[in-house]
Amino acid sequence: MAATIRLSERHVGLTGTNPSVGTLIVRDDGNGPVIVGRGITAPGGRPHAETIALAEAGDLAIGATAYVTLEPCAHHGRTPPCADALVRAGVARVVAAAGDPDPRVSGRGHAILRDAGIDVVPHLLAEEARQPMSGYLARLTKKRPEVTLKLALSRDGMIGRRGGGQVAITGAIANAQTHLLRARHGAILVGAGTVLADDPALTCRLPGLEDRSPLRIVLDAGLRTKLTVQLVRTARETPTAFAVLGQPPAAAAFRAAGCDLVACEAEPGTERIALDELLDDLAARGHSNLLVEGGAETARSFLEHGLVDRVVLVTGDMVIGPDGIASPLTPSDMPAEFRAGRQLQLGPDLWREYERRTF
Ligand code: AOF
Ligand code: ZN
Repeated sequence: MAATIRLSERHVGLTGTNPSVGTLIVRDDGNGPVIVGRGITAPGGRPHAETIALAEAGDLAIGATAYVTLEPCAHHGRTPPCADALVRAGVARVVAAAGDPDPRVSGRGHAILRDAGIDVVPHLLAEEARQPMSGYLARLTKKRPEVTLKLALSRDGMIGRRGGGQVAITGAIANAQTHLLRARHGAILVGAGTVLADDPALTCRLPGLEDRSPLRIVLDAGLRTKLTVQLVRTARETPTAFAVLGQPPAAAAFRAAGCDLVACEAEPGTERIALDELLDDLAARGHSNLLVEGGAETARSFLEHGLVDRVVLVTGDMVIGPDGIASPLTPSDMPAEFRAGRQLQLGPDLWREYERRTF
């Protein structure tokens, strides 16, 4: 199952509203277990993992064990139920990790298998299997994309220098890890202030993963971003959207440059974009996860509204000093609702992950 979960990781961020599920078909004819079929939910979400793995296994699936990271589906969606496909293929045993909260499936996938006489072993490494599908689970249970807030901090807790343009806080290894994080997200968001100060590209630039750049979204109520910034200039290669209020005068020029404009609602009594409504909208457009990369004000708004599920803090080795912009979060003042997870030493930088306790 651990290998099946690792397999499922490969299409995280590519499967739209579907989870990236992994399946391995394994048989043992007396000489030890052999993998005879493997499948990952296809980009776009279909075909499902089981169908792909069963097709590879062919007749070798008869009497074999199927390892699946999610309870096989029981519904007729755009594809027939995977539970039926496993029965038809003659699989003897199904080992499943996470249960599926989708009401069309929940419990029924396992029931179909058991009714057909298949030996079902549920909940093996369920917690581990839920990690790669956390976006799918958030969208289904919270009706919004899973939000990860990522900030790079100097040793003195600053995220940038006032009026100083982009500051290189972290090194090459941590930056590559950030690009991998981007590749696993369908959308990335920053505030207009960050675009003005840093002119970021917000793409995934890892060799071989360049096509995994997420949709770039700028929170820009009044559309004050300049048409000359990278995000606008490259909007035809990597989609860029601006979350705005009303009909800003510059709207037509941004559309002509290939940007998408998302009309948002204001937070009552303010000129600020209502973040919960924006997240609703993104979920409705099929986004399961969102990476928030700053700046301080945007990060603070997401935190104050309780909309952050995961935090990544990367502490670099440099000092910015008193003209720095203080981070809204540091490892020493992490709110109690977040528990510390993985820590990676990446060259000179320390990468720390935190997860909201309630799920
Ligand atoms: C599986 N294997 O690989 C995935 C599953 O719209 P549909 O017809 O593709 O169905 C979407 C639902 O299928 C989704 O909500 C979830 O319950 C399940 N996803 N199931 O057996 C897979 N990706
Ligand atoms: Zn299925």
